[in-house]
Amino acid sequence: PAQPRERLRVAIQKSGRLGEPARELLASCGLTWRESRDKLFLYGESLPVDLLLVRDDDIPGLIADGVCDVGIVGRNVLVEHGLEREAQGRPADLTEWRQLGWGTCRLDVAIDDAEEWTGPQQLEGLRIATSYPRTLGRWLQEHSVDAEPVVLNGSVEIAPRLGQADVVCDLVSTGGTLRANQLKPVTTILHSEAVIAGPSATLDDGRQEIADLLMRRLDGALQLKE
Ligand code: PRT
Ligand code: ZN
Repeated sequence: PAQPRERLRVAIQKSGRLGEPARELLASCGLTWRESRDKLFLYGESLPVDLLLVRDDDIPGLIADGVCDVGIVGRNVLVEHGLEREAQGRPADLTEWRQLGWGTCRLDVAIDDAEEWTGPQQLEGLRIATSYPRTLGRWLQEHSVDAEPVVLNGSVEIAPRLGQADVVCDLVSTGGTLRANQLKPVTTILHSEAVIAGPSATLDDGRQEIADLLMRRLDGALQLKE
């Protein structure tokens, strides 16, 4: 079990696409901080809220293990975590507390841009390169398609050219990366944006009150932006 903590701990991306906007959002909630020497933590000065700077992929697990209380992460990462837990026969533990409206992208299936798209059945028997095998697997099942996910943790879009896969299922924002690799998006399996991920259950040791305060400020900050 996690050690008792009186301060709220928020996991955010250390760098990458969501790190800077996450810090800006928390700053707009009135949070100020000082950096730990190892640059792992940002210690809150104005509120009992500390930030932990990590890889985005680690955020759901850190919350699930009670190391952090909430996190700012893409829905794509959160959904994959939930489906992975489900596959292990464990109950869903995390939910979206808030949708943030930025960091938007789609998880799309993309095929050779010279091919015609006739529908999900076209993927039957194909190898599909992806970093999101559970999310893809659910979609394939919903469409009664039997295909083979090939799990890659980066450079998914080059897999067809390398002969590792026939098609890809990857995150898309502008579509430029797909185009540069002679691929075209043909169907969307998840619409994503940055979200506040938190446990379904109430937090202990007074941290729920801190979380509620932070969420109230966040709602104010999000409303101001509209
Ligand atoms: O180091 P760490 O593991 O923390 O970072 P990361 O490299 O795994 O993640 P990062 O920073 O690239 O993305 C963090 C989150 O941003 C993702 O989980 C998504 O929720 C969100 N996001 C939004 C995106 C994109 N847009 C996006 N375009 N994540 C990745 N991409 C990729 C896309 O797959 C493509 O390869 O960016 C490339 C360019 O996209 P196009 O379509 O604009 O060419
Ligand atoms: Zn990552």
